[in-house]
Amino acid sequence: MISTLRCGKYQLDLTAPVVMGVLNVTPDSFSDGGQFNRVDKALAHARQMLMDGAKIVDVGGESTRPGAAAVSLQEEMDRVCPVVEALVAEHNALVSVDTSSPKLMAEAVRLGAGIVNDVRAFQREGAIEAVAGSDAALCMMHMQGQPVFMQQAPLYENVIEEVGAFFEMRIRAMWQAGIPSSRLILDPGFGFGKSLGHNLTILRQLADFLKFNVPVLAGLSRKSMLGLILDKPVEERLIGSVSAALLAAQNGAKILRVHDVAETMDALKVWQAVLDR
Ligand code: 8Y7
Repeated sequence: MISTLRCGKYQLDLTAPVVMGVLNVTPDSFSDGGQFNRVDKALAHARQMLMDGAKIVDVGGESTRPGAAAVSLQEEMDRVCPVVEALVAEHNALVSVDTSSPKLMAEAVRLGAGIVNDVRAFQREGAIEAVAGSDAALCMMHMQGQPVFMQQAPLYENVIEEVGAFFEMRIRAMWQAGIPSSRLILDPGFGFGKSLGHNLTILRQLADFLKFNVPVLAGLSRKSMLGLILDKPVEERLIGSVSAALLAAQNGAKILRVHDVAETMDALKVWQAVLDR
């Protein structure tokens, strides 16, 4: 079993599951007035998540929610880079950058980001080349279709087999570029071209993906699958989100991508205490 993951200049201990805190720097999240204000607010939020126990801060400047509008590369870079730079410089934080843009990947790694989190699994032209020469860890997420239409009619014959086959294909593509499994993270991509049934099957059988000997990341926080189960809007999905994160941990996920860091940490500590007994 993998116990530590090299993430650029950082070593991430994965003997127990860790929390990755979500830091959105999209205009819908920090819209009010000006670049400085936006960076400042993002940093304050990141600081809080780190104090609450997040081991990773995942910085994203392009909304990948279903139906979200595309953002220009320049705009994405302008939003993300100052935040990455400040988090590394001021907090020596392990920063993950959520992007599919090769140019931003290369720049983020140069600025000290330790993880590149790509919901398109480095399939864009130039993406693998952008990260191959670094020692950043690389999160490869499965998505069926593209964000705008992916939730319209997700279809699988066997979702576990198909996501697994995708992982195998992407791992091989990385190997061909000289990137070993020891730099990789796999993520089934909850909600990315998946029905509620598909998402539940994946959560139940998450341990199937451990056969690749690569840490598994799960992002369930506040997602619409929880909205469907609970019949609740996004602001009322905290307990559902924490419950889902705990189930993912129980089923082998080593990195939990969440908005509510403190609450998720409490749940993980209870689980860990029972395990350690
Ligand atoms: C995920 C993600 C989002 C996820 C990984 C949201 C950027 C949608 N979800 N990255 N990003 N896994 N690796 O609801 O599940 O947070 S955005």
